[in-house]
Amino acid sequence: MKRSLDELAVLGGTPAFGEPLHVGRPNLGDRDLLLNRIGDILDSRWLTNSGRFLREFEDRVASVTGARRAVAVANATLGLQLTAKALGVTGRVAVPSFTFIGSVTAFSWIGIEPVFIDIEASNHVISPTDLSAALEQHEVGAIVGVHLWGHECDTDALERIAADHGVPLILDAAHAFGTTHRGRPTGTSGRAEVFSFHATKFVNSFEGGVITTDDDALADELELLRNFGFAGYDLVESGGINAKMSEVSAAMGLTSIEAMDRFIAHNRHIYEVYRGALGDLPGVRLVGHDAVDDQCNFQYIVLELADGSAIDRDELARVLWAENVFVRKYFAPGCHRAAPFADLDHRALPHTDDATRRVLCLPTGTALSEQEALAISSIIRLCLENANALRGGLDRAAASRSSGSLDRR
Ligand code: T4K
Repeated sequence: MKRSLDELAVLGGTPAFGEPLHVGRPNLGDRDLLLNRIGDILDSRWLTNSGRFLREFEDRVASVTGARRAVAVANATLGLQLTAKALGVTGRVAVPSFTFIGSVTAFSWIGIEPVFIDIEASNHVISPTDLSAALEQHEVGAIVGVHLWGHECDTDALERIAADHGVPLILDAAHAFGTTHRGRPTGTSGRAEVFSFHATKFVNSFEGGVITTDDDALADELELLRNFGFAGYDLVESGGINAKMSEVSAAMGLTSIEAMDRFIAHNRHIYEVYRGALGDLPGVRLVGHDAVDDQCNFQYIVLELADGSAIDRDELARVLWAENVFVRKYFAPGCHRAAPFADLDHRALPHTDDATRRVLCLPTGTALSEQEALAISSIIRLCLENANALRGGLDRAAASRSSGSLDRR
């Protein structure tokens, strides 16, 4: 544990960690089980195109989410695109800006441009109030909610707004597998929900996504679209694309789901360690996972820094990176300020702009130990409790770096 500012690597000390700690280190299920399944895949010579493991994986996702149907695809980005195509969405979509860029480029790549919507300051999901205000001025072909950090959007309000405007509601549930909201699993709201099983998600299939829906006709169409529109050998029934998940990915996804209770228990423990170590620190808020009737997967640990400290979020991130703690500024600068949307005119998004300046995601997952979470917390506490002195130290280090570079000229 570091006890004084001069031990910080950014001020010349030794990094706290010899090996980098990442946000998004994959969780791994039972290795032998996975390798046996891969052996079965090789023995069967059935490698992709709706094989046995794909169907088993889809059944497991349907049972976790409570959805009638689950359609696995190569990744969630393609899942969003297929859903928009299957629902015939055109024009623009209402979508939050405070999300991963893929939530938006999935649509813009198929010619559907965004109308950006602000978020709730408390939990960072789309604001129904701002959505209603936006829809008074902009016509859209669909509404896209994002269950950011695994917090379910106010789906009841979004469904009402979608019905009032006669447009479909699509939910980007990339972060929300294994969560429940008001006692019911996430996965059956709107016309469809799209989960990500990318390597960095707490349950992963290397790369992968799954669309869940209670609508059989929609699921049938999605199954056609993911396989070039083929309804049988040489029989094309729809304008599809290749969005298939391979058998190896499905086997990884299945093995990962079988270990998900262990992953959630570990993530919850790490969240509680961070909360215990940082919860009382002035100027810091852990974006909570505390609603009694919601179950979270705790896969993102999200810290929000208040204004008024002598060091800001970017400086804290720089200090932590020097310690080999690769915290992430998800999702700065906000999609409306990122290419390809930065040059367009946008509605004012004050809560989004605010969050993008304050938020820092901390490492978690089964690759991270309790001791490491405590050590990361102690560095954050050291920095924020001594922010004025750290500010002076950073300024002096910067001044001496620039005078060194002048001397070398
Ligand atoms: N909607 C939302 C709300 C999303 O967050 C995402 C994806 C999507 C849609 C689209 O889902 P997919 O089409 O991907 O299924 C990562 C992920 O790549 C991305 O999937 C995820 N969200 C996003 C939040 O995080 P990046 O740009 O931060 O970095 P990446 O993937 O290079 O990895 C981050 C860190 O994880 C690395 O620094 C090291 C570690 N890592 C990563 C990989 C891939 C490992 O240790 N091992 C690995 O195998 O996007």
